[in-house]
Amino acid sequence: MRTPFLLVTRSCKAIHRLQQSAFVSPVSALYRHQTNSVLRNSSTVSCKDDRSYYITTPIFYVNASPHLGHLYSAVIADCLHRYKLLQGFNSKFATGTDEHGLKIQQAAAAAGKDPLTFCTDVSERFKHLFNSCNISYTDYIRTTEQRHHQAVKHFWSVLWNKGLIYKGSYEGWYSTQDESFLTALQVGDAVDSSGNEIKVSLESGHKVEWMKEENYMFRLSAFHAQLLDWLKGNPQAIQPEIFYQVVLKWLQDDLPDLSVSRQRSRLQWGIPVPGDAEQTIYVWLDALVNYLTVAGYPDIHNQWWNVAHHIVGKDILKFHAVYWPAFLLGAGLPLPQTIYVHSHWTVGGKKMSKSLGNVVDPLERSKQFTTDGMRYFLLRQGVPDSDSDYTDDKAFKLLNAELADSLGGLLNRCTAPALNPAQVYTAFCPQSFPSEQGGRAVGEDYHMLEAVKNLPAVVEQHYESMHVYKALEAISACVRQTNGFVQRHAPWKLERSDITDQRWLDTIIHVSLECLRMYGTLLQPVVPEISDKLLSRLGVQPDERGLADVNFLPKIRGMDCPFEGRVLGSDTGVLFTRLENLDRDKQNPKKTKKAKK
Ligand code: ME8
Repeated sequence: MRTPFLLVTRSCKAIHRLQQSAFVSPVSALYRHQTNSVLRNSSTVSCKDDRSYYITTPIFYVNASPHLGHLYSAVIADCLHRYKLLQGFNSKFATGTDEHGLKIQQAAAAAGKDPLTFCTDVSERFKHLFNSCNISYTDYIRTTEQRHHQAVKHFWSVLWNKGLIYKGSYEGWYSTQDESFLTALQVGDAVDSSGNEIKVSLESGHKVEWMKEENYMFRLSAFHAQLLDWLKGNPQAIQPEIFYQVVLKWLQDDLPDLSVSRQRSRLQWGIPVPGDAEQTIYVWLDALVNYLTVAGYPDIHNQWWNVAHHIVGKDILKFHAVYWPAFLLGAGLPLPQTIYVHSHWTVGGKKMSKSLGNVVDPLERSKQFTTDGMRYFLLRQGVPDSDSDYTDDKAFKLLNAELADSLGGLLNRCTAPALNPAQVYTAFCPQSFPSEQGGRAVGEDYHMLEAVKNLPAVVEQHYESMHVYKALEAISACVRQTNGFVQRHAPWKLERSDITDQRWLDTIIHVSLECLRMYGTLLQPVVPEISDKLLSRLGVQPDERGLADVNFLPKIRGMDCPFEGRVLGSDTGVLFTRLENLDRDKQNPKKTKKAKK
């Protein structure tokens, strides 16, 4: 007997049932997290709302314009946020800009602008990029805002009152570019572009300078054991696994106390240390607190702070997986539920840099590929565990193959007036396609239905672990299978005057439209505009697009399909217009393919 198709209605019960399918449910994951000792021992009273979710991106430095990597972090976070909304969660999504520190102070001076004007200009550029790319943040934070100053000062005072900050003197290496203190082991020799011998950070390659000054130190060393306990008790806290292992390895070494202020005489552009106007709070302590500021800290913040998830690039892992949890433990606050870490985009195999002239402007590319095209490419090709290399050619090929030809082609076939003259969601005939074999459908067709039926659970598992590319791979494989199904049965060859042929033709289209409805629903977090176009063409109303509405192919289980017989949406426009790679096509004119009808 074939396994019965998952029945999903729009009720909460049904959402739970969907989550209880083969894969880990986000709700149970939340429960597991809450019981860990770190959270139990924290002083904040937990009043966690299981239907709340809070996701953040790093806040980006405003010393330079946004590039592809920044958009990538934002697109991942946006995808997870939209996915949670589809699951029925109340989701908060924060992004923004990191505006204090020596690096920004120097960049503003070099631009001949006062720091705040300079920060506002660049922050607006980030905001413009994110708005243009449909990044649906619910809060855009700037560290120069009053609410943030208050949060940072309060946070500092809590640590101070607990005796976790003391006045000391720091002597060692400092990288302004990374705004980071380094030990001798983290520094190596190099030669700069003028041939001078310099010291650089081994991790980032950025120049470091020797620094000696009086400042405040945080008792990081006191949290060594607790950090290890937290990680050992929560192997899912840092994902993917490869980065969890990196952090565990760091924690095998000593954890020296951390300098958390700079002399005001050197750094004016920052938040003054409460009670000491001669010192400025270290920019990383300032910046990390942004996540709390958005959650409402120091006022009521539990609803969001108990369900916080951070997306970060691998370059800032130590700040998020060592310093930040230690600060939070010190302040008696719960730790983030997950730190999702992604690797980097390179261009031509090299790190993007102004001097190499290989920085990819995401705004310009998203005009070329469309916003959804850009989002799809980043999420389909970006692999969190290892670096991904960007080329325009890859983007053209991928988008043409998967969005224009495969998905767009499938929609065209099922809605073409030649096959679907009435322009309706055609009827399903159970005799032609019975739940068990025996009609006109063949074994491969049942395999396809099985794959599509299982898709929500597969996609959930991959979205939940930030492996969006695997979710897209699975959807793309199903789209190919559905195209294969149509191709195999060649509905255009059927004899319309024959009633059984006509019923079979309608059934082929009905099944394909059901598959498309599934793909459109699951793709909403990745390509919101294309999904909207697709679902609108199928006649699926905005309130029928949640994950709980999917209820795939109910007719095969003898149940009603609310879509059957509906008139299709009137927008017959192309789902995704084939892209012409002008540069490549100029070089290989014979290889240029005409857009498929
Ligand atoms: O570090 N590929 O800001 P930042 C992928 N303000 N992602 C990349 C990337 C690349 N090549 N380059 C950058 C900061 N990113 C601090 C953060 S958070 C409290 C403070 C992304 O402007 C990635 O997410 O240098 C990386 O971690 C972040 O941008 C660094 O941005």
